[in-house]
Amino acid sequence: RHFNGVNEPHQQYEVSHAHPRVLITGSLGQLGTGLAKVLSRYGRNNVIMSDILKAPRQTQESGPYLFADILDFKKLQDLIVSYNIDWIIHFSALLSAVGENNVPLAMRVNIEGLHNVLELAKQYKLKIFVPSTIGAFGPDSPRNPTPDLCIQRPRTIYGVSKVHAELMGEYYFYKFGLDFRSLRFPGVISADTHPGGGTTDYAVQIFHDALKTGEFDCYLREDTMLPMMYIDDCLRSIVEFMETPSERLTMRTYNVSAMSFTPAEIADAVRKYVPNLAVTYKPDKRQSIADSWPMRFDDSNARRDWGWKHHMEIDDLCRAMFDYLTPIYK
Ligand code: AKB
Repeated sequence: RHFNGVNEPHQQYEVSHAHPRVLITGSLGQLGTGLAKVLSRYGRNNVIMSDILKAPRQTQESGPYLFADILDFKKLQDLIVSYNIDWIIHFSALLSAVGENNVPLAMRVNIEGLHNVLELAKQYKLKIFVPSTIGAFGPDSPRNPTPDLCIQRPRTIYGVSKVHAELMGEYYFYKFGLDFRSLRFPGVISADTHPGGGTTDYAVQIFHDALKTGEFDCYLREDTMLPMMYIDDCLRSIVEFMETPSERLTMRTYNVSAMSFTPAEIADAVRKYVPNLAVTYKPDKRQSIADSWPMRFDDSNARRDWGWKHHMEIDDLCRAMFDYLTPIYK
């Protein structure tokens, strides 16, 4: 029998109305707008996007969009009560490369912000999802493949804050019965939104530069292998995981994986669409981050417990990226 926390959260956190009402923090980042669209099957007005930026018109049209600074506990509390929230999807975070350039801000957003949403989720008995990352592993972790349970000694503030989030969430689960769930994501590749300053961003930029100039300067070495995933798989993993009954989960934080490739391999795949693409390799500070991260991700626990399956391989991803971006750059 799986341990479900002291308060049997799968019973305690049953949502009383037909669909959950979901608050997404940091929703103008790479994943939020797409996730809001997928979750609109719970009803357009049941998905509340929030961030500290002005929303583009398209986002305003897609459902409620509100200002919310995750460092402002009272404001978050007000939103949760006023909108009768059931689930929090906590996307606000500084990613690996930007985090290294502003450690105090990364600590505030990634650590203090997490404390606020965890505490509110506990008080209001919300189900909470916090994404984690391949960056939660470090040079002492096995890199090929990296299992769920192994040494985690990351060397970025982003990684440290994500291990903290995993541990705090699991602590709240065991101690208070909070229905905390987390997935460790690879680099996520998307066409309609931009990643916000990570180490894996090159794998998005290469598509834009291939179409714009036919030239791409890569800040990683050509043989740097990292796990990657197309955004549709990533968003689907969140929804399938959140909808899985608590008793099927043997863990609260799972690796999810799709493919692994190097800059040289993605460049070759892109050349099927832009045959003359010229790539130069000039490794910068991000190289040492990438060198400490998993090369391949072992997600067998997610596949076994809640049926995780990726759909998109490297060629599918290239097709999806070019289908979306080619008309834009014409
Ligand atoms: C980053 O590169 O920081 C992110 C991640 C892998 O978590 N894309």
